[in-house]
Amino acid sequence: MLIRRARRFTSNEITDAKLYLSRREWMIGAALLTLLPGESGAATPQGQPLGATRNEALSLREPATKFEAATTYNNFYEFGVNKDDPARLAHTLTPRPWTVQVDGLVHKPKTYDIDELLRLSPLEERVYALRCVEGWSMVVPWIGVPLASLLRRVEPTGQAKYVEFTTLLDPRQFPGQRAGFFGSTLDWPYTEGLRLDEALHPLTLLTVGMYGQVLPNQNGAPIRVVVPWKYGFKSAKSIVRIRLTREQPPTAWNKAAPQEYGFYSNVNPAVDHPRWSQATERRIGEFRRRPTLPFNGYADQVAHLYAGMDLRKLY
Ligand SMILES: Nc1nc2c(c(=O)[nH]1)N[C@H]1C(S)=C(S)[C@@H](COP(=O)(O)O)O[C@H]1N2
Ligand SMILES: [Mo]
Repeated sequence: MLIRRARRFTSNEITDAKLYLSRREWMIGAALLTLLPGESGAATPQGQPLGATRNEALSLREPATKFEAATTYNNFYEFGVNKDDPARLAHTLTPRPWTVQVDGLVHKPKTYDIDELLRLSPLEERVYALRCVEGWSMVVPWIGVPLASLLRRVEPTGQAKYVEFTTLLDPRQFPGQRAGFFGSTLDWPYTEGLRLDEALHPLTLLTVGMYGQVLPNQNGAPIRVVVPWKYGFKSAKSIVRIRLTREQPPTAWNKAAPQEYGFYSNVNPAVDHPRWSQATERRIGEFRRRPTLPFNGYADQVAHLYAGMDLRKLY
């Protein structure tokens, strides 16, 4: 790529540019940016600021985990099983150019360029709790758009009941996917899934940034989902395909250990993992453990999705 990618203007920069350019120069510049979609707007490298409006109604009132911790204590098995492997090794992931194939039981299947996905609807900031099934948690200000805004665009057919997410398969970029990699445990590519009504829930966020910046590679660049009422592994990173299906899709962790990781995997302090309790959690940066809340604190918004289901069962 010979042309250096311009980064998205924040609203301040737009005002500044308007101040120092004549209106005509400004219009020409803006038109050029529109003509070069791959080179404009969202084609922002890691670490670049990403403007978004905070959705206060859907944001926690708690302080965010330190950026330093949220970007160095990660689960991303494609880079290895240690918490610091992703931060050390994720420079090998190339998040541009990137496309996401959206297909399956939809009327309008389409392969979207990442920059098109960023323009689907205005970027929102949502401060969510993230609870890992391992018993730790963080508070992260994510940036993204509701997954529903993408799903509605492709028009699911009446037969669509589930949504499957697939992470990139590329052993050149992901050392953990290479044959014989020490500690490799999963059947690549990583896949995850949601029921369609879960995927359409307003809390389910198609995520492209965090802490006011473009999503760091170790957090799943350039695009991931975040499903805050479920254990963290449901929130698949570096997604290349979103497929609507009639049957419940197999998922990477469920295939690896079905007795430990169910399809639903809603955060539930009353159901222990076979090897540890889920009653409490360690909030990264805090000393004492705190109680884990049903649905990770989002029960009011999501419990109705599971009316009539036995939440003690793993499914
Ligand atoms: N592709 C992929 N997605 C993944 C994982 C993974 O190993 N590979 N780990 C999951 C787990 S267990 C958690 S807790 C979250 C962690 O997200 P974070 O590193 O951004 O906090 O990502 C989830 N998504
Ligand atoms: Mo996790």
